Amino acid sequence: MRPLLLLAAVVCITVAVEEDVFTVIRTTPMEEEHLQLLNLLFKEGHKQNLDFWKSPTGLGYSVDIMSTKDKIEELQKLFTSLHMPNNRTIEDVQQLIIDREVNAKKRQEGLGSFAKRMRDEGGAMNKAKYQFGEYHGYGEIVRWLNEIAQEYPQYARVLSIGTTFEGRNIIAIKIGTNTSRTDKKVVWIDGGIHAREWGAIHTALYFIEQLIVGYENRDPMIVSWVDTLNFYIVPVLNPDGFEYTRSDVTPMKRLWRKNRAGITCSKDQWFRDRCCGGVDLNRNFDFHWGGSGSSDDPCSEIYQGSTAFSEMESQAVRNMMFSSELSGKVQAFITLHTYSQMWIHPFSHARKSVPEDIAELKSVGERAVAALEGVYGTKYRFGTGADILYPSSGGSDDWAKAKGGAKYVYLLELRPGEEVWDGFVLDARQLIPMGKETWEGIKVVIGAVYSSEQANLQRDQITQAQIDQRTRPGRPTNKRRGHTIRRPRTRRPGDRIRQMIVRSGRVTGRSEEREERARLEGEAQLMRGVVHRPTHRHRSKPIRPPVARIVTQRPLVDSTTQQPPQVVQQPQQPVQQPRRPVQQQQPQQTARPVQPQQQSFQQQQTFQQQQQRNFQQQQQRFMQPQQPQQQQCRDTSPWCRAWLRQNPDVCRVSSIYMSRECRFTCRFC
Ligand SMILES: *[C@@H]1O[C@H](CO)[C@@H](O)[C@H](O)[C@H]1NC(C)=O
Ligand SMILES: CC(=O)N[C@H]1CO[C@H](CO)[C@@H](O)[C@@H]1O
Ligand SMILES: [Zn+2]
Repeated sequence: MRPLLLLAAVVCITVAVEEDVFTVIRTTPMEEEHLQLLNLLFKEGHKQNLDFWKSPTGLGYSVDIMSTKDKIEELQKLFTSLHMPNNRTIEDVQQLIIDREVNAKKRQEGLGSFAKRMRDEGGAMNKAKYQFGEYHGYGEIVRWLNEIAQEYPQYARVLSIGTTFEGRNIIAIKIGTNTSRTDKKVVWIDGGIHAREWGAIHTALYFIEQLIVGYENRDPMIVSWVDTLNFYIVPVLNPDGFEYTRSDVTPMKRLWRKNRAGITCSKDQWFRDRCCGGVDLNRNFDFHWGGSGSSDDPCSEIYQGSTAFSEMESQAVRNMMFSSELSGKVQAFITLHTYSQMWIHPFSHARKSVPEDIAELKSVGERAVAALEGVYGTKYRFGTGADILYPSSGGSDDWAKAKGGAKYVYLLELRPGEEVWDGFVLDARQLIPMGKETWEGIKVVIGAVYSSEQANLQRDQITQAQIDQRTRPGRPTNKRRGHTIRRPRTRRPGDRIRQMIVRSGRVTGRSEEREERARLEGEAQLMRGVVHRPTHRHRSKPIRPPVARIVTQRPLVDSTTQQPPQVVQQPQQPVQQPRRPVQQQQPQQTARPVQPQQQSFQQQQTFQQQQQRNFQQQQQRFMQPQQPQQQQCRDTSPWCRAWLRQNPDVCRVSSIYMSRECRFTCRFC
């Protein structure tokens, strides 16, 4: 009899899991204490099944958390008791998914399509058809890209940059006149590195459509861009994850973020499947890998992977960026995410840390934001991820700048922003407006790349003419940019700067550029406390010699909270503490570049331990305000109630679980 009963209980409970209602709560930290609590929840919350849609960033900025309804109810009580403003913004996430993504699609099938609307706008069409303003699967996306390449082989080509854990090809489209040419400067755009961010994928596809349609309509600007530059667009960088999010409407699947490698499942005490694994690809790149804002817990949403570049998808990006086709030519690297409406420039691994050419990234980025906002008035924040979002290490954007040799590197967090509450389950009606406005911003970046390339080409022509004049008449003159041209002249004081400029992928060398550079250097001197080369240069040789200097205003501070780490009275760790202040006062960090990182690592360890303790304390304080001795009847978990109800034997069979998990539940054994 007993096995049958148990089985019944298991079935019952499994059904209940699938019917778990997921709710999203939004809260806004108003005091430092609130922010601390949220940061602790963010760091440890996956153990409580909390999924942060929008992470804590600062006082006054809202945070969105999804979890099961009962957890959210608990959280809401907690937030309210701490006077943190809060709302439950989505009562039933699955219902919203069905409304937005299943029913909406049915409704739309009856309506005239976007294709018709585009035709009404006049002009040539893309002969390859894709239904914009809706969500489609990876197969449909790849079909469309292939069709483009078939229709427009003279300037579009499809390539696979690698395969995924589940064996899918990671498809990129190369757009550039004469697709055989590999000598042009490169604009890289990717979307969908995070599986659930469907809006980012749609936006990347929208850019492709703009390039094709613009070229077909002989838009002079687009034509000159496609003729002069090579675009590599990877609309779905994480196709395994993307397809997984499309496989079901349950929030647990639809809102999957990572890739699908190394998933292991086990039954928890309630016989529910608990699956962990998958790597946050945007924590898996080799720049400050494993630092703040990433996790070594495979169950975490921000799991960094076993090593830097452990994942096939991030390897694919690295291999492509280091291929002879792209290496040293990537002038723009744009990676699309949702959501929060932020235009982010490097570096995001630590606060107050920027590349040395920040003035250029800032000026282009700010113009881009202005152009974007000019379309519908959508507001974007601009800054480094660490400063306006939260520090996160091992991101593809930081890596592209510091090690991939890319020039204009931006991570975009697209719609929606603060005032819209539907987060990742974005109303499909926002997709085309989002594409339009973002394209206006991207055009500014491409424009900047294009004009510096123009200047470059002109200068090269002049230089080449000079060389031709000075050298023997019969000498072949077919050297192109990218080949070393030895100029017959003596060294001048500016030469060192010129070499640095060229090495760091800058595309200028004229005297006014040198002056500009000197001015920027001066500004940077004023801004920064420290300039140091990335420490990796001293540890292991990168495959290519990209150069990006990092400017920090202060020694690195690990900060999932905004406080500097406090020295805690901590008898177990006495060795590490006294050294830190001494190091901070040392002026020549450039000469000893390994130390800041060591120091930061130590800080981090201490800090993490401290956070762990804080979290436990705070959890005790916040989550269980009542004393255990009081043994008050509190229905903490519906699971406990269900278990008791379903399984009369449970107190005898599972007394250990029960006493650990359910001791505050009414009618406890
Ligand atoms: C395309 O570029 C390749 C390599 O640069 C060159 O050999 C070929 O002649 C070009 N084709 C056309 C049509 O210009
Ligand atoms: C989206 C939403 O429901 N917002 C509400 C959150 O709560 C405040 C006050 O508690 C309301 O003013 C908002 O309308
Ligand atoms: Zn993302």
